[in-house]
Amino acid sequence: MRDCIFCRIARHEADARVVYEDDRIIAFHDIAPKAPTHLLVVPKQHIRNLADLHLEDEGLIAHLMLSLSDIAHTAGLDNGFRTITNTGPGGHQEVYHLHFHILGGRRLPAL
Ligand code: D5M
Repeated sequence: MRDCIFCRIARHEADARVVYEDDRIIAFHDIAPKAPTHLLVVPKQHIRNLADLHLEDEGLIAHLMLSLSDIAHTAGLDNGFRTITNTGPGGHQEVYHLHFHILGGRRLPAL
């Protein structure tokens, strides 16, 4: 997707504070942090959200999910973290490129 901001970050056409990257995913600091550490973990492939996932994305999503803990650990979140993904208007999704928030760095309130 040419104009998608997370696609542009994945292609290094837009600036971001990248903390991890491989051939399938990229992780960077959220521009408007809601916790002392607030990262976004994003598949490089453009997928709108969880409702837009297909069986053929299984390997990519497994890879992303299995990477979250290592990315959080590398960011210093040794005491735990919260992972959130917003889906659609009802979930208050703002950027329509699948992403998982990693929040931590302080004890978060109960949901
Ligand atoms: O939230 C989308 C999140 O993406 C929100 O926390 C801001 C963040 N964001 C938006 N643009 C950027 C850029 N350019 N860099 C870093 N972070 C960004 P959601 O409601 O889950 O869609």
